[in-house]
Amino acid sequence: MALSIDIASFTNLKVEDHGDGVWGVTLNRAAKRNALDIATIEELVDFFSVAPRAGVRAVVLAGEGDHFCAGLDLIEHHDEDRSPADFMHVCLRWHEAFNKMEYGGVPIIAALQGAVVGGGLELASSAHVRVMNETTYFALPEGQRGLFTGGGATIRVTDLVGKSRMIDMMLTGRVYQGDEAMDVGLAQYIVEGSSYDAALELARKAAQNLPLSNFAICSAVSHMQNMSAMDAAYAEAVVAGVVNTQPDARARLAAFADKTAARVRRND
Ligand code: 1HE
Repeated sequence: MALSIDIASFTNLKVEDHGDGVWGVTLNRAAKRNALDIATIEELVDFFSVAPRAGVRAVVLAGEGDHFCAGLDLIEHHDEDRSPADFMHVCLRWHEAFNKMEYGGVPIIAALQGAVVGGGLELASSAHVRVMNETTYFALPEGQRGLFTGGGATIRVTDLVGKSRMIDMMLTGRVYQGDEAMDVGLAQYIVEGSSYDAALELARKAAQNLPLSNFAICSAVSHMQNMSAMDAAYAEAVVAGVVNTQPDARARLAAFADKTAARVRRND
């Protein structure tokens, strides 16, 4: 069942069709440094619920203005004076959005600039590829604010940087930037200038893969991380059984056989 994306239904997100199945999803509250209020989270749930069935082949995830995202909307959180149960439900909506991103099967390339902090880092770590530039910096200021991560950092940021660095970031407010951020695994690419342009180029490249291959890459790998090695190997075989026999792959295999397909070469 093909769904369609109603661009006009989004206000906290700027949703753009870049053509060829590549879409842009940009946090659109620059005046608030793209802090994540509940309305923004609901729009992320909406977009990423529909995207896999609406022909979206890749997404560039970005933030408007000088900063990618300042994390949880602290003003809303303060004003709402939430109960423990209220905030648990807020966190569950964050998980709904971020799980749809990580497990949805649509490649998401995050274009990062300025602050990628707290919940902003939780959002970025739900993307499949992260592109930073010279302005980008990462931190988890929860400890200093009297808070704890609630949007999956204990899982996803720990996956990226390891347990010790994650705990250090939370305890001391340590900021990572530049090559050091790359070295610890917070981003896969560092560019000079526009991280958006670089992310868009990567998204266009990924969108040329067959959708079923991308679906497997951007859902099966994450699911398999949650399984025992035995179960993951079994699941991998089943997924490969489906993906590697897809009819759309035959033309690509034929092109390799008749030597018209590009070969894999080292970078010059
Ligand atoms: C905000 C937020 C926010 C800015 N919630 N309104 N996150 C943090 O602890 C990071 C908090 N923010 C900052 O440290 C800084 O704002 C920035 C480094 C991101 C940007 O600094 P700057 O100098 O460009 O902006 P600013 O003057 O601090 O803020 C501009 C406006 O954005 C201002 O609003 P205004 O109406 O007074 O103009 C700020 O109030 C607003 N703003 N950040 C609400 N976060 C599921 S649990 C997750 C837990 C967490 O994410 S904790 C980490 C929270």
